[in-house]
Amino acid sequence: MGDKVVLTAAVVGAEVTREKNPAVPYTPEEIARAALEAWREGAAVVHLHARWPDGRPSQEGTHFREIIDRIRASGSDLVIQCSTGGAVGMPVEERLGSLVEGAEMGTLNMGTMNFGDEVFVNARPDIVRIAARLRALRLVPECEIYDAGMLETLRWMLDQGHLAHPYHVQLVLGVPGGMSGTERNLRFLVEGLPEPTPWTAAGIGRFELPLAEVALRLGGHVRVGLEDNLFLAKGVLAKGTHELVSAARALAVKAGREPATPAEARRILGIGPSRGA
Ligand code: KMH
Ligand code: ZN
Repeated sequence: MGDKVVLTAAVVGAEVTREKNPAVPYTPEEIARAALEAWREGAAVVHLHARWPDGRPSQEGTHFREIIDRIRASGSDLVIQCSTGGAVGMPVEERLGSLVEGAEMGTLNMGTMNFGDEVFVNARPDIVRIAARLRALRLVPECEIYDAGMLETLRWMLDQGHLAHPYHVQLVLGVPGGMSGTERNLRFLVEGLPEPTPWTAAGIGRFELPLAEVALRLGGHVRVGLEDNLFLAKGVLAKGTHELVSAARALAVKAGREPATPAEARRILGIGPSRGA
């Protein structure tokens, strides 16, 4: 399993809009379709957000439930990861609305930061509270790290017993306000992880595919998708997340890494057989 790479598809997020790329999905049907297209290109995990039909971000359980039902009804065994980050400005209880039946993982954002011109608030007591909810629901946390200080919070969470294996680390580089998506920054964060654990890199914007190439070389896993980046190449809009997954898969093959199936991803990520598909 050592050379397998888990490809995660981040198909919509909370920030990107159809005005910027008409392929951004909004309805549960569109989001599920985007997830399935990404799965067919080799994605093993889908990182889910939801939207209202007009494109506003939604953490409504009914929206997440419909997306998951549609994915499963199509026979896909994709690993389902629900965002608890939601959108900037949402209260924590609203953010937790995504953790519906059928979710297998939930994100755990590891600190407060500037997020473009806004502030993404994740006070330490809220991180502890979200971690407790994930534990109660027996979901595997994915710790989202955007900046070096968040590694210290990860270490603190482990030391205090708020977090324990299995958990996954997502190194999100390139958000304006966090660390940029350079090889130097990725190496620094990976070397600073408190203990050996699987990790993924997500490069934002122009960093997406170059950072994927570095992550593949360093033994990490890769996240791509319209949530993070709207372009396949400079000036060329991606027709959907599936095109970005396909590009990431090609990089993986070139690096001698084979994409993991969802079943293999569950083993790598420590997701128990009782959950999910
Ligand atoms: N939309 C960002 C403010 C997550 O999914 O947990 C937070 C986010 C992280 O996307
Ligand atoms: Zn997200």
